[in-house]
Amino acid sequence: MKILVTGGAGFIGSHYVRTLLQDQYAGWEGAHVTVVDKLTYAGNRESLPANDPRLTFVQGDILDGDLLRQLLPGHDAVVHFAAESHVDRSLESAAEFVRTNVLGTQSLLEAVLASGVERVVHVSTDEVYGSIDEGSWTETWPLAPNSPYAASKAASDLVARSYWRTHGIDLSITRCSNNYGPYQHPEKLIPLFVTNLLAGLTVPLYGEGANVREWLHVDDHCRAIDLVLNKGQAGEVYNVGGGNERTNRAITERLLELTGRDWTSVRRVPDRKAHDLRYSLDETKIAEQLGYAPSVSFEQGLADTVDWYRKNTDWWQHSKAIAADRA
Ligand code: NAD
Ligand code: TDX
Repeated sequence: MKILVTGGAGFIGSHYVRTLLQDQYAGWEGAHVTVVDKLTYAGNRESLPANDPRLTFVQGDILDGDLLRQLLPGHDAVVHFAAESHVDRSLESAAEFVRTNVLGTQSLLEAVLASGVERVVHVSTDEVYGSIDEGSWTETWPLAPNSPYAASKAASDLVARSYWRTHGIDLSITRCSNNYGPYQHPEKLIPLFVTNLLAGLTVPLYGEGANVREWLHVDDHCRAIDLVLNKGQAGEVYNVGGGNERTNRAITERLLELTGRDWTSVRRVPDRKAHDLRYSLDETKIAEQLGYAPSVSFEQGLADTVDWYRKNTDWWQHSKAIAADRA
């Protein structure tokens, strides 16, 4: 078995690849993995095993159709993680988001079509639905993205859907809530706050800190992707939620406790533009149809994540330095 993973040097993609290479996904034991990753500021080769004989790492852009057509033949499936993923960066400059997330997805699917790969999972996000004050989104909710990041992901979902409908590619889409866990780039809320607090710095809380996100451990997200890959239906969308809704203030409070700091370490800064108030997914479909249930408790998962950052300063200092160099 052979699987090609785009964006496999990023946070979620690398977790998926490491877990697959540890033979933790039934049916994929012994599989060979090809990672295609451009190694933008967000990609880190050190998030993947250095010398695993079952891993082939290719530094490349998903917009490079020739490269993809060369690599894809012989693979049984593609899991597509590659994206520009940080909302704040998309507010400053959106072109790269449209390029990678929209055109990149189209380029990848064109190459999939040409090479006859049989199965694709397109990894998307809850942010495509916009913001919801009460209740939870089902998969049939209208798309109403608010940031250029979310808009580019929504567009990529529609491109993906069209390649299923038009060309019959066996493709499913996942829409997951906010992930946390090890190897997440220290630009996102939890790793930014943890690494700053561990380094004795302050942390920037946007606005009132009243915005609500639904948190899921990256391991649960990747297990859901594996389920969808194996059992998901073509042309279908699957929400993947965590059920752990927290305000940013509540997350900050817990991170202060876990790092032994207090509210004097928190800076109140102006709010993010068009800041989505609340995300909440209804995950009945994946639970009932594919048997998915998250397994990592938020309290334990968050404490373990803080421990991981405490013990892996080399990894995140490297990432912070790369981000600063290329920003
Ligand atoms: P990330 O930013 O950590 O990783 C993205 C990876 O894609 C990096 O390794 C980067 O080098 C690579 N990449 C970027 N542009 C590329 C290109 N043109 N060609 C090839 N590789 C390229 O992102 P992440 O948090 O791991 O997210 C992975 C996917 O999951 C994204 O599609 C994102 O939209 C989605 N998602 C993320 C979350 C979350 O909370 N992080 C939640 C739901 C969905
Ligand atoms: O410094 C900060 N201060 C702050 O208050 C940062 C970076 C964030 N925040 C707030 C903004 C959000 O309400 O914390 C919340 C989480 O922010 P991010 O970590 O940037 O995540 P979010 O914008 O919710 O998007 C994430 O979840 C969905 C991922 O980055 C996306 O890739 C994914 O699709």
